[in-house]
Amino acid sequence: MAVLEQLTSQKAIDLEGKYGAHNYHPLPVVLRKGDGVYVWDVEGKKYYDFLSAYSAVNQGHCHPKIVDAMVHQAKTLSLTSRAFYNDLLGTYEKFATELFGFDKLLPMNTGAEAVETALKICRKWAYEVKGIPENEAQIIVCENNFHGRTTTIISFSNDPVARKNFGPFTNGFIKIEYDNLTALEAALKANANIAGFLVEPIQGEAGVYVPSDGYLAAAKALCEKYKVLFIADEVQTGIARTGRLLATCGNCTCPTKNCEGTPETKADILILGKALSGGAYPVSAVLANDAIMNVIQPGNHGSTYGGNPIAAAVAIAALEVVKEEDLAENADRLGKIFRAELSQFVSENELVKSVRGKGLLNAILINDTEDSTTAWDICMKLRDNGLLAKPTHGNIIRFAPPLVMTEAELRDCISIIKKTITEFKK
Ligand code: IF1
Repeated sequence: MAVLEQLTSQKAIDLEGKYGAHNYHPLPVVLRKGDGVYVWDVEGKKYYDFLSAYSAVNQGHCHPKIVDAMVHQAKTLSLTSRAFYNDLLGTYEKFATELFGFDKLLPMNTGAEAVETALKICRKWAYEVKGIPENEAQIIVCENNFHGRTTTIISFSNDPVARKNFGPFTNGFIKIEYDNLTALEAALKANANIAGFLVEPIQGEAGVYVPSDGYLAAAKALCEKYKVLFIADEVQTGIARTGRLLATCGNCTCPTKNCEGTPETKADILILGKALSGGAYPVSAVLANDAIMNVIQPGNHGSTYGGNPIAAAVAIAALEVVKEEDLAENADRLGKIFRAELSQFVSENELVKSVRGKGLLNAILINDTEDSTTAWDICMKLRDNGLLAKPTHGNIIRFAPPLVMTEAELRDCISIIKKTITEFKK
């Protein structure tokens, strides 16, 4: 059929340029196939994927167990809406709440929707449980946050490109410095109407900014002290990416990899997305205990696709893969190798300043200005050498491969990265 003819890379890029909105600036590579840690372009060239669709494909591309679950369910029942029950949603909710250690789950589709959901739950809790006067609730957020792209979420972003000319914005947010407990306590103390504190356990878009040890636990303790909900956006850090099932597992040592028993950093409201489906399907969720989630009653919130049978089947399979293949342990182990090797390289190479991250969510800082094109230019060379990564800002490159990578593959990737940077000429 003519509409689905096999395209060259240039033709595919031209089509998007002419017929698609220009809301992205992709690296010029056109992918056609994926399998595990690899992707192939339309000309057949094979690459290591070091972005994993922004940490959605933690389980690897086209994981057979996830694909089978999706195909089977797609042939059986795809969508009922929540006007009727379906036979998978409850099973999925039981499985996921037990795994993450919460009473209840609210299913949505995208990360931004789940963040919006968490904000609505937090506000309603503030009025109905905490007793804040109506319309006075404030939620504390962090500078340089990234939580998605809806109008309310960009209202508390400080990225000018994400915000400019999209106003008027939603009120009710107070911005403080990330990784700053003094600022958090000052904000909590200054206003009796604080409902929640929304935070990324590691700031992704800001350039994989890992907070100081103990920050999350201390922030959670402050939230408790001031009766404020600790809301963790684990859309990117969750589902084994940082070497634990959740980044807010804190000092979790439990053999079940269950988050129960880690009260130090456990969220009051947990936001998940991306790898909750392993990249097969848009699946997101908000988890909380009854005392919080029960503020949501029929008519307060919902989504046509949220909690659909395909999503439920896919999410169960995707979470089973994480457990069965020990992806958290693998991310932890490989991440340590990656940072050790790259730290050594940083000390020998002028062009890279530092490496940072947790598990397999890492970034290198390039020795150039934020507005330079050096990180982009290096990513183009990495592409030529068979590894796909994306810059965040002009001088930071994020490295986040699928968590199903083997040590041999990781070491191969490390040599590609070192070789590319060593040979790089500005
Ligand atoms: C894009 C970054 C990653 C997220 C957190 C919610 C969402 C995201 C912590 C919204 C989404 C994405 C979306 C992507 C770029 C990206 C990103 F570079 F901006 F920071 F992953 F690193 N909370 N993150 O990271 O989820 O609605 O997209 O499903 O192209 O905007 P979504």
